[in-house]
Amino acid sequence: GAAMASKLEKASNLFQQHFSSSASGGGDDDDVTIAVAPGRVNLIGEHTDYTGGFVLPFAIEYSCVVYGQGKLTTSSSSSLSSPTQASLSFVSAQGSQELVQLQITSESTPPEKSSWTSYVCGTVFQYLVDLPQSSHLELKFAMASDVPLGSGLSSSASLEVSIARFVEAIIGTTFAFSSCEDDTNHAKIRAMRCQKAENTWCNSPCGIMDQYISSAATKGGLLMIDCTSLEAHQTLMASTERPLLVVANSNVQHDIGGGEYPIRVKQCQTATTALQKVNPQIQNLRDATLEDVEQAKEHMKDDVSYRRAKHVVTENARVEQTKAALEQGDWKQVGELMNQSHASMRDDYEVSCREIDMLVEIAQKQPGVYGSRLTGGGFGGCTVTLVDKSQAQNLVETLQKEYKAKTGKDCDPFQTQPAQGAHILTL
Ligand code: GAF
Repeated sequence: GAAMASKLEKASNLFQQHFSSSASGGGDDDDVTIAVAPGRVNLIGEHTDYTGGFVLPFAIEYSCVVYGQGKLTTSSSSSLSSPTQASLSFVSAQGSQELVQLQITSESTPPEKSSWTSYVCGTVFQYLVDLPQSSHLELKFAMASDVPLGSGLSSSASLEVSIARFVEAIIGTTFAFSSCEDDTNHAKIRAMRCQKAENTWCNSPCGIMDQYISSAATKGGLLMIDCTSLEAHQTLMASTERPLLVVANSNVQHDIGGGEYPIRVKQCQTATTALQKVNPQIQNLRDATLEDVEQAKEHMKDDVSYRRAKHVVTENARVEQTKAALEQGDWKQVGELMNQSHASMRDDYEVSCREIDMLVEIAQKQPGVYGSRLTGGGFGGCTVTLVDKSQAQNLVETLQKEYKAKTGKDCDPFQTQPAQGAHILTL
């Protein structure tokens, strides 16, 4: 579509500007590789991935494009082995558009303080450590993305996954997956590497949902991901009078990097320890029932552990129910579960905020709306609403108008549908 054409144009212009040799008098697009990876919306299953639970996200049409060239040189003389090296030159259409030039090796350690370039280097590093010793990977590329930054639509996962897909295309499948020959699920392995990049290079204890859906989504479907087994099942919405999905952006970012997310991760660990006292079988919150949670209440120091565990356990159950309801076309039930999910995130998990609650309340009052909730990590970001086709336009207009009146901010509502995951674009 038009959005992809515009990203491509930005990336290819930047690439020409920085990398085409003036001697040859301009662009040679013949051997460029173009990798694309999308952002995502999570329909339901929030803050369940890092305790091995269930999630039900889909990819959206906003994506990150990596446009570039590269080559891998493997050394034949194995007598003098040195670390594997990567020379990276890249530029992003976002921000200052300055050329970044960095060297990393298979022995590099993450920088003390991470920046946006850590997402790039951390991802390349995951592939570098599996390449033959003494090889040299050279990459030059330009990036353009239209995933709104820091809005809970996984701009960082789309960046990591598009870089990963680009690297795989440059080094080839054999070198990219040599260390995991018996596992042919490349999308899953890519997701694991990108999550590891974010965990180790970017100081973020995120789960695997965002990288997984960006990597593995297929057009038209949602994925129910089991974050323990890392198996994913495609979920299609029944075709009966299929409603639409509308996303609204609160345009607030509370507490980004302020540590609320890592605090939730720790609180889940504390709750799990208490649960293990009543049921030693429980390894992760995913294994607990609501009954376990009620029983473990007395072993919990405070109400917080109890409420955190209750959210996760009930949310996991809601994901399974939502999957079934989607496949049966029971939109009322899907909407009801979305509303329950939101209340649970707001009251028990405490990851919502005033602006998000406003968007949800405005949406829930509109005709034709089945349900609405916060999507993503929270403390700002976006909401997702399931709405009857005939009322979608009214919803978009009302959200925009009422949110503006209440907060002075736009919420840029847009309609979306499940898009394709990471892929190589051929022109
Ligand atoms: C963020 C994280 F990156 C995901 O792993 C997930 O935990 C999500 O918040 C909450 O469901 O997007």
